[in-house]
Amino acid sequence: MQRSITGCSPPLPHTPPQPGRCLVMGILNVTPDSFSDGGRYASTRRAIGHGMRMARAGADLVDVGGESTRPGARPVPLREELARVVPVVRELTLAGVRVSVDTMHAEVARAAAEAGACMVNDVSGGLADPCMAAAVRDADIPYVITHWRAPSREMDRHAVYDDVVSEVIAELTARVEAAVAAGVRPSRIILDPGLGFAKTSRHDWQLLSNLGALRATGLPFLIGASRKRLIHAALQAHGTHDTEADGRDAATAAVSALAASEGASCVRVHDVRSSLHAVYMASAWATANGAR
Ligand code: PMM
Repeated sequence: MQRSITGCSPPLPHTPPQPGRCLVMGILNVTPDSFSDGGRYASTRRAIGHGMRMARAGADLVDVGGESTRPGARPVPLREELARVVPVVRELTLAGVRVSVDTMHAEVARAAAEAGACMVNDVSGGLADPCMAAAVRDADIPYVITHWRAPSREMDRHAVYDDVVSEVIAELTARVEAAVAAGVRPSRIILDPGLGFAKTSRHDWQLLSNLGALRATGLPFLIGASRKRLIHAALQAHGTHDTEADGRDAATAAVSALAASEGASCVRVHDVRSSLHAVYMASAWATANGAR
């Protein structure tokens, strides 16, 4: 059973939808260097076009980010990130699309919320910018707290765990406590195990196969597996030597269905249609099971 992500009081579209199933968030990287779609939507015009296409394909939310988090990526100056993200958030919101902002920076989160974003997706869980929690508190919108240990350029060095599941939960819990202490309402918080962030594919699969531990926190959770190394690794283990990231969408959709049936409240994906259909199947499965 999915926990709903609670929206904020202003009228639509400034609130996440609550369709009673796992939400599908479409990825919109307004960056020249993201790992699978870097450069494709780097101009404002192209980014808005792709955001609109994902909304027409049924995306519940479009996640707009202006800074790549691929392993080894360099930080982007704040001014540049604002210039990439804010016009896209504004235009999509004006067109009736629900938008979340993928940023580690409080100033970008504030500007995006003012431009209409209805969710802040912070892959650093508040660790990169000590002012983030206050920005989210003031905006009073849902806040994705992702498990993170270090900036992209050095995160692979931090992929060391004795027990990845319990350590990720403990570190996420500490971030939740920090956010709540800064005034963020607990009902606004969504957890994310941060697949690929300071984790090997083996760690990612251990986390995915233990989603009950995330469920047990009682908070909604989001899964971002789309086209990542863990998908490539699992395909390779079965002799499928797929090298192109956009050849991983069927496998991503399978993970979306499994995550939804394990209680994920949202999946963050590049290909909206395949994951939306996957989530519909998980929902039909659960409904039929409940009706027995
Ligand atoms: N992964 C990326 C970027 N943002 N946000 C959340 N909440 N969870 C993720 O796993 C996540 C994210 C990196 O992947 P991308 O380059 O495909 O956007």
